[in-house]
Amino acid sequence: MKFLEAKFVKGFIRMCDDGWNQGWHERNGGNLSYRVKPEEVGLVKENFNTKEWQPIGASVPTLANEYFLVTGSGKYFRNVSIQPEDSICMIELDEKGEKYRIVWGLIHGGKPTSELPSHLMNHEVKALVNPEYRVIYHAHTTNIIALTFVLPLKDEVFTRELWEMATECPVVFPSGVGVVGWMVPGGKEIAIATSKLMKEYDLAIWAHHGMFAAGYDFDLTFGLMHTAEKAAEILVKTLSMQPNKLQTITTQNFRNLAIDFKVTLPEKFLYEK
Ligand code: 2HA
Ligand code: ZN
Repeated sequence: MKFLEAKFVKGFIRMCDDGWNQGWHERNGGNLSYRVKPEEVGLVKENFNTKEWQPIGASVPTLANEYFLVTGSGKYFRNVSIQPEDSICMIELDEKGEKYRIVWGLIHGGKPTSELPSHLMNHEVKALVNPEYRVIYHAHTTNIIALTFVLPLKDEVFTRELWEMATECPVVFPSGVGVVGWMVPGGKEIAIATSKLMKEYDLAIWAHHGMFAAGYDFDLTFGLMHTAEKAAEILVKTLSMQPNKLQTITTQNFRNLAIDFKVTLPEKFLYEK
């Protein structure tokens, strides 16, 4: 099968386009990765053109020998759907999970995303929680970023404020949202901080930068990012009208919702204000 005809490749490209259309990927902002299923690797293997091994910059032994579809470093989400072979690549990890090599794409040269350590460490954490997790998505979501300038950088505050902004939020991300204070992007340190949060959450905010989302497939992961960012937009609008809410979703409302929708909402988010 031709590489670009595979369903997982089409889904990946569509998600890049969707993120671009949301305005979350100015210039080369943001990155996406997908842990490819063995049967999907088999479908496209005939197209491989294998390059040299390179260091990952992190160690992910539980992902040894796995394949990932990832956006390219310095590449623009805007171009993914029209020039996929120049904008994204498929990589294979070595038997220790310390090196990668490009097996398809980036035909004019280049490397996988600068956030490869964060992506792979998040994949490792999520795959250990549940092997169904396959997608890690980083986007520069405008309203979430704006809120990191005015809200305390605490998981409890961001989770509760976002939950209050839309009834669906506690159902879509019942475990909550984690927050990382400002850090230098692109390296191992921010990857370690983010992957720690990903043990508990499917969403991690990088202060003054953006957000990471994890999910089983492209729909769920994009939907998660979209839901959290929309809640953030409502909060920005609300705070812009007046600093205090006249009414909101109460802790009792959340408890009732949790029963009917069969979700567990951690007590640490249901504090009295
Ligand atoms: O340019 O978003 O965090 C990609 C990024 C870095
Ligand atoms: Zn970024």
